[in-house]
Amino acid sequence: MSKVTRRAILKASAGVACGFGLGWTGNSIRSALAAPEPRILKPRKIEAKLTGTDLTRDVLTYDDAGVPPVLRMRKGEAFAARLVNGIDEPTTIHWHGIRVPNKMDGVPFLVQPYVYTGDQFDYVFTPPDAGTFWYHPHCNTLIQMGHGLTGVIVVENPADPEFDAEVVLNLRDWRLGGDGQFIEQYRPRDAARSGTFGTVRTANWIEQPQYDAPSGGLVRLRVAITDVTRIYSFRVQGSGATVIAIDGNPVPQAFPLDLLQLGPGQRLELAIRMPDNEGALVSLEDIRGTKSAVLATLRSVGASLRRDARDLAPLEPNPIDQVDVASAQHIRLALSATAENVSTDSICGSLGYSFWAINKVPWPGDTPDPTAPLAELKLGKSYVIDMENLTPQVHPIHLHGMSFKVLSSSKRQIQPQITDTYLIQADEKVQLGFVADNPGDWLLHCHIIEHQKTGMTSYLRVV
Ligand SMILES: [Cu+2]
Repeated sequence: MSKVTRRAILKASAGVACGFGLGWTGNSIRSALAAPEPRILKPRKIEAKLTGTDLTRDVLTYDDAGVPPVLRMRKGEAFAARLVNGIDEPTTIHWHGIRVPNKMDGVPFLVQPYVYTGDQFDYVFTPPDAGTFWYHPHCNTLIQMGHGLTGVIVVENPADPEFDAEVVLNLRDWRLGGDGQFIEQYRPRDAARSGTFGTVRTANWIEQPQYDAPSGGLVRLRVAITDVTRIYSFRVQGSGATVIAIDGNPVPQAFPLDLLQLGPGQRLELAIRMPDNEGALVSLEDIRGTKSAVLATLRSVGASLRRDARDLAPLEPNPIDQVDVASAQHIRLALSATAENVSTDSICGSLGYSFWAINKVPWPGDTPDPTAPLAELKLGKSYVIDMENLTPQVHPIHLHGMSFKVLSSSKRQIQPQITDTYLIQADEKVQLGFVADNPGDWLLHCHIIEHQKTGMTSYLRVV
């Protein structure tokens, strides 16, 4: 058993009360001194039931069997995990969306060495923000994530409003043939367009799972898109659903879900009021593409709790520094296609093509000699990224280590949402503001993994 007990966390956190939040310098040292018992995460190969046909071989997971565990952390309390590499290639873990110290960020070469087969690496950090996050390798990601290594993280906040039930959905596809076995993970011609889609769609590794929820109760639905390619357009049928958080941060104002588009790496939290009548179904659907797909269903059970969604208190905002737009320096960032330079060979996987670039430079892959950073930022200063998408594709652009605020868009009405991933549309120009409050080298990349691995990656340096 590798579960971190509640008592162990409390004991550990008592010693690091001053190490929480945004006093980043030395944070990892203080956290390490008081680290709780580490949660063992051991990537391993298993056979899993993913389709109605045969068991799928060569599935990767982090736990005994089946879907990687939902990791539960608490805002402001130390968390520790020990990665024990049980697969026959190097790996790492990245804590997507969590503002961790740079050395804990899991990017090979940029911040940490590869973790080779049989080796281990201890991650220790204190999540400063509450919300829905996820974890995955940052090595040979198209294969390692494509074969299963994507798990959800819930960071709880004792001040959260009270729901009657919580359902966590890990949404992802699998590229399987008719016999239920993996087929080639990508096709170069698709990598140069919108990416190669999976053939089997799952939530928590199940096709269209159904979960019980109390009739008339309020459900907190936490959704993480951990797929390597697919962009979703969400709707809920059978009940009203209110968007309360996106990408680990409360939305400035809760709003009814109406075809919200989110891409790989992004998260959505919904408040759903279950119907009063027992047996009634509420379904989460994706309507992007040619036909709608039911992703998962909730079923009302028991006598109605007769809850009122208006009783829910809003979520507490996370402690993100406010960008000072007036004094901010601007960083120009252009996303484009490229045919120059083939990526270098890398232990962490190279697709051998360069289709994409940031500021005309395609990322060479994981190498001890990466390109220069996009910009060198001063610790504590405000910045605005002026990002422009010169391609005909949509890109979920993800920044490690810091959260940013969406300030303006040339294409749509935006809410001033705090996030770590922005889904930029074709020909869109967007302004993203943030305070450079976390020192280190922070990757910035498209989370369509084929785009990431064929050039659309770079990094910001904060000193
Ligand atoms: Cu992309």
